[in-house]
Amino acid sequence: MKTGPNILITGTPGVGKSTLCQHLTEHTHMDWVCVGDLARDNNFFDGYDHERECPIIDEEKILDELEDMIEEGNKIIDYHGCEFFPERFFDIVFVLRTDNTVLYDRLYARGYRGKKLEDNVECEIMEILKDEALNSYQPNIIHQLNSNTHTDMENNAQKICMWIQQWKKDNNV
Ligand code: DAT
Repeated sequence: MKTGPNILITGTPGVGKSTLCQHLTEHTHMDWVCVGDLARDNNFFDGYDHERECPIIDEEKILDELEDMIEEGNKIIDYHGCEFFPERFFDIVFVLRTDNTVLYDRLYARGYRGKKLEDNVECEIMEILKDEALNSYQPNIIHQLNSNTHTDMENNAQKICMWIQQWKKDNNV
């Protein structure tokens, strides 16, 4: 019996996943699992992608690690990808979306330059993460959320908190 729902927060790097998750952990009893940190802390890597300038995560090891957590429930999983997670993992999926110019400035401030910066902004323009979610989960559990301003972030957090409360009522937990 899960103690709460399992939620996926996904989207292009820089759209505000960590910021939203941090806020949610302060306002709910959900556990935040940042898949990037999980990989880094446990060295779950399988080489380096020179074209994208980032390490390649070992998906099998990540899934093994997540399995028990998901069974327990009450988890917010944060990752800029979603196709390798089994469909059964999540009760709801939120895809954060940010306008190109806003995203460009955020990634620039993060130190991204050149191809890495262009590729990530293009990923958002091409709606890669939205399509990945649509190809991986039932459309009725996928919700896109604007993440351009601090007010957007607060509104999104409020919506998610209300959804969690309703889930708990519906599931008697
Ligand atoms: P991600 O975890 O998706 O890579 P992040 O949470 O680290 O993104 O946010 C990237 C930067 O943008 C960071 O400096 C905080 C800022 N930010 C995030 N969400 C925002 C929002 N809704 N409005 C304004 N700034 C935001």
